[in-house]
Amino acid sequence: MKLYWAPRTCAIGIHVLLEEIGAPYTLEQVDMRDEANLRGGFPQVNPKGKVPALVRDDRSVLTEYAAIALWLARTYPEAGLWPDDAEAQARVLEATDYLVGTVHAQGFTRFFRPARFDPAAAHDETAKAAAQARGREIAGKGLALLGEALGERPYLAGELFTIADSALFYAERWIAVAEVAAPANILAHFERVKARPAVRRTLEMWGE
Ligand SMILES: N[C@@H](CCC(=O)N[C@@H](CS)C(=O)NCC(=O)O)C(=O)O
Repeated sequence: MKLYWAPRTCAIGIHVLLEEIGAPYTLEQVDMRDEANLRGGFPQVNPKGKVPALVRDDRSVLTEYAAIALWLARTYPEAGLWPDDAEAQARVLEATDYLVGTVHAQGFTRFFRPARFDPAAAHDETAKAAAQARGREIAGKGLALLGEALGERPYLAGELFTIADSALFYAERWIAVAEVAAPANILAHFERVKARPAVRRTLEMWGE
């Protein structure tokens, strides 16, 4: 397997899962600021131009965090990243979808890429600040709701670290830089995940 990744991105959520699983993989860094790369080589791997993208051993490419994460978890069940019962599976998917589709795509992306939501933000500081404030608000509300779902438990599904926790982890990495308000139990979850051996190895590879 080969994971296409870029610094500071959500691709770390998949990298963590690969380390949790322990199957062999390689990494390929994509320079998201390099227009030539984004027009040239990488779109042949993922025409969406986004990381993460996972090239599997049969050379087929899987994109989208939830799809890659679910495939990995189901293909390597011994890693225990996917619960057994239907209720827990539904809750894990519920949290993952909310993280990817709302907290990330509507919230943090609005902060990091405000001009994608309001073209005026490219040249107008007031428009940029407004788009970023809205992004913070969406991400903050999402993290507050996920904090309620997490409660006092270590992980979103209870004792089990799942694909939802890895998605929450990649979003938690943006909390400080985007200055988003987050509940104490979400910040504690971030520290708990960072302490996992697989996550420490991943962060080392990301130079952090
Ligand atoms: N829905 C996609 C989102 C992937 C995504 O937005 N990736 C970002 C990095 S966190 C990216 O590659 N952005 C580059 C760009 O939009 O130009 C997923 O779940 O994987």
